[in-house]
Amino acid sequence: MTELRVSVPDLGGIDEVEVIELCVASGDQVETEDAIIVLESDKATMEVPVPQAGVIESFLVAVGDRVSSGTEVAVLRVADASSNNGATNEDEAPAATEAAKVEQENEAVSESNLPADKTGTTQDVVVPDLGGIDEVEVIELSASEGDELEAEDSLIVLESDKATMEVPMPIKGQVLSFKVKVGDKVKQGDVVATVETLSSSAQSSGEDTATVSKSQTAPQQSPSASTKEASKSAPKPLADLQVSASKSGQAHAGPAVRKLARELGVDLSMVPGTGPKNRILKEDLHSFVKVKVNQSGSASVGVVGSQEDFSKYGPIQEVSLNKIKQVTAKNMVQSWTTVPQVTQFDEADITELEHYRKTAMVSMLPEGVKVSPLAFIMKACAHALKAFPNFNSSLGPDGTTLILKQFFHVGIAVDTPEGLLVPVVKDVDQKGVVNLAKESAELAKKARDKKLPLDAMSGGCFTISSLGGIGGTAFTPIVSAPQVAILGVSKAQMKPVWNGKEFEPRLMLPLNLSYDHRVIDGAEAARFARYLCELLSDTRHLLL
Ligand code: CAO
Repeated sequence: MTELRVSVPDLGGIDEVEVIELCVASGDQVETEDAIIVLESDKATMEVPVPQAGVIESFLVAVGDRVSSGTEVAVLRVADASSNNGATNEDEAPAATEAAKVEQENEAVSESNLPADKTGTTQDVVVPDLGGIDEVEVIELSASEGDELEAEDSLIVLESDKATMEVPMPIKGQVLSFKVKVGDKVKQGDVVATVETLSSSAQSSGEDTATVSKSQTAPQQSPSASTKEASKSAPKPLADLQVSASKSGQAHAGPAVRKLARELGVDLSMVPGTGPKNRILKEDLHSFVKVKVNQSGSASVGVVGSQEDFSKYGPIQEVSLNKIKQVTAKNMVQSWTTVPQVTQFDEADITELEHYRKTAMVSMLPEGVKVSPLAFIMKACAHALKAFPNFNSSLGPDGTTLILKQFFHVGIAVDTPEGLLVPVVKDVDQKGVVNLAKESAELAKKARDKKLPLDAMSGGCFTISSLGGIGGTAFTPIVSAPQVAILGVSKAQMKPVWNGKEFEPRLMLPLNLSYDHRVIDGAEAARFARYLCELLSDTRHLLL
């Protein structure tokens, strides 16, 4: 093992820069060219890479320290003693040097090289001197065609492996057209946009006004001619983005963070930076993504409505949604977006059940008690939930366990004038159909009278949504997470059913079983639905 000292590369004339980030920790394994610290001047942000793979023994600087060219910043342990002395020389650490070179060249260009700036003048904006980098990628168009920008506003952002730089608007003017798009590779001197001067005040805005070759009103400059001006125009290294952030919506972040953001599909302008000068750090990006992921799986899911102004098509009336509807909307979005759900359809032959319910049963019922098919369906569900425990479960918090419930509480969707409420009938397995009918009728009445206590709506293991009293042939109810299944019941109808010899008129009850496919397989759902149908086809089964 050889010890190797990593130093700040040539800063090309910049005296001192600040260490704003340590990208790795002592003891970390790093690969050749991995950035280990980030430096920032008031003009540039630059990463210091390691010249070869190894393990970071220790850092010799801390965040906030000011360093110059040659300052040793870290000790690297490398396997191969024959490696160079570790100084990130100009060839190996182009980022800082390139940025610095650009700075130097900027200083060298005199105002007299700048093109005349007259209103209406059309100019091509070209890629400035890239300080020795061959090709860079266009990673952002910071404005749109037709935009009117101030001098110095960002036009496009370029990125090499090691540095991100802005090409600024050379003058106050309008962007006529972009000649490149995101993803294009460009070289020094390539035309990236055509702009038109709006006023002659632009040059007073700063000494960096350039990066132009004229067209139409002036002969097109050769790339070599424009190079000098280009270097004067200062590809604005990343640090400057903070200044332009309010104008262009640009984010203040280093190349590595930008790369990561692109990989994750994150718009950096949405990410709050906690680094020096609000710079976005990798941790900020990670926290942002974590929050977004959690949000999509939590109750804080937002309900987004239409932004369209419908009044332009005709008269409209806007009414407030009551609390019940707002909560329902939120819960539906939550379930719909987080639960991969499938609906299994089946039909139960309830001819015998209905015959019994409407004849023999009626004479046995106490005065005023009514038992609808729903009570039998509840009882059948309790049986089925016992026979298929996965349906009486919830996924554990991290999705790696299943919580099987040993109680059988069933929620009943009740349609009220205020909206949908779901009171829960407890211990359905321990109650007879008459009691279930009484209790569900009482709960439905309380719900409609707005007298339902909150705890009457909690603890459900499974839900029944019956639209049988209204009509319809089928529907797809939404699973009420964290429950894993819901039974939709549609209106029973007489149908011709083939009994092997002939068609027989039978009363068929459509069942619509939606289930969480993370927990329940299709075959299991089909069996559950079949089981329910069997139970309902003969009331004697419900005594089992
Ligand atoms: N097929 C045929 N007829 C049915 C039936 C079915 N599946 N279910 C009920 N009926 C009949 C009943 O027998 C009753 O007829 P009679 O008056 O002749 O006895 C009539 O339809 C009305 O029943 P009901 O709706 O009053 O009673 P219920 O026990 O079936 O339902 C309740 C109670 C609270 C579930 C119901 O009133 C309700 O609110 N349903 C709407 C639920 C809802 O909105 N679901 C959608 C939620 S979003 O997924």
